[in-house]
Amino acid sequence: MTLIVDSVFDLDALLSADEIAWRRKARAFATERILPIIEDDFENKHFRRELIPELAEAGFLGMHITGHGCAGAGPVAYGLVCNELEAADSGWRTFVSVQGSLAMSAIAKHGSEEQKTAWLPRMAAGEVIGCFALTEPAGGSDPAAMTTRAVRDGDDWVIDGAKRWIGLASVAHIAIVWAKDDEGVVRGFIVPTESAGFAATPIDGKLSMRASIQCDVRLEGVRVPESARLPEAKGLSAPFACLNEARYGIVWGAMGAARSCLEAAIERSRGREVFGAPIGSRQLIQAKLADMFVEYEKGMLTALHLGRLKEKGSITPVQISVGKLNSVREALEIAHTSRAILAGDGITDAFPVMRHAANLEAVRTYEGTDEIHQLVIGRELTGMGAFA
Ligand code: TGC
Repeated sequence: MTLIVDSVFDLDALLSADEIAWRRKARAFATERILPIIEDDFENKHFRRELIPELAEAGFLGMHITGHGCAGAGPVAYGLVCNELEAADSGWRTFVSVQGSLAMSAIAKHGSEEQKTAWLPRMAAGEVIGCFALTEPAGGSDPAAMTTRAVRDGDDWVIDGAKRWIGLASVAHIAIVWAKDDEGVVRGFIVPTESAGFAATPIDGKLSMRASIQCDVRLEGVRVPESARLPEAKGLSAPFACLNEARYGIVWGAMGAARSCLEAAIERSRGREVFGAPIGSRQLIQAKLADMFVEYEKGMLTALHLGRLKEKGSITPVQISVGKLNSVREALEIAHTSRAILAGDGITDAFPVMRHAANLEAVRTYEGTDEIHQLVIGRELTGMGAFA
């Protein structure tokens, strides 16, 4: 299926056949498996777990990891998959991000060979679901202030603390838990969620990301062996390396949500008549559509540029911050403008726009708020950190 927005700018000219094939597969999945059920699931706060084996079968879980049963696809292919899934709903892109970019990439980047062999193939197959427990109830912006502790006790570690906003935790089999050791060094642990003292409670009352799960997690005397510690993870740069992966996926994903809103606005403007003519024939509407389209294409080109840098291995955190900040901020703006073009009907679930707008509020906050990314960029430009 070729969309209006695809055909005008011909981004495909910059993609390989393999990348286009991944996009086609993800678009088919999103169209056939997510779109028919997503409004109901969003309304009913339902996470449709039975889709996970299908996502695994499609090769989307940990697809950018090489070896250990993962597809080994390139960063642009992964980005395109995120883009298509989020065009359906941010919740499903989030699932793929949490599983692949956070939980699996923590093991792939920082785990031992035994840990990779034990977990990655089963996670790629969707048999084991992972979550990533970094953020704490006091706030997510300053992970350096985490209070969760891991204390060495003989051959074991005993973990105590609390985490919040942890995607999938109540359905996950393992949690990558980040905690400070006796010396205040951040360490990562693979914690089976069935461990005594581990409890995950879904956060209720969300008006965003309703078709996915985010949890409060309590860790009370959770005991894991030394073999559960990620040996290569030492210091905060370890979880941040995983956040880079997830933020990169968001750069592409948010533009998918934007595209869905823009497509709805274009279609509506062609058919809806006001003052005796289709609204799309009016200059005010065309100016809005044009501005949204320009921002969408700029966002896609930025995502693609970052993808090519990632392919070369030269991408930097500040470059990812530019992309995350821009994509989510512009996607929200596009969602709001599209809602205005749809007028009253735009607030109903007959269109995906309010759902995307609500989801994007969460996406704007997690994996670094707008303000955090502005400050990361500001530090790069001035050489002065202004976080405090
Ligand atoms: P600091 O915090 O002290 O940095 C410590 C070390 O980390 C390094 N670092 C990075 N490394 C790789 N990639 C990055 N993006 C990195 N950012 C920082 C840094 O170089 C340092 O390394 P070293 O070796 O010198 O110790 O200080 P900072 O000034 O570098 O960072 C400050 C700040 C504010 C940028 C950082 O704390 C930050 O990014 N905060 C936002 C954190 C965030 O995104 N939180 C939300 C996470 S979302 C979530 O947890 C939910 S998971 C998703 C789900 O479950 O749905």
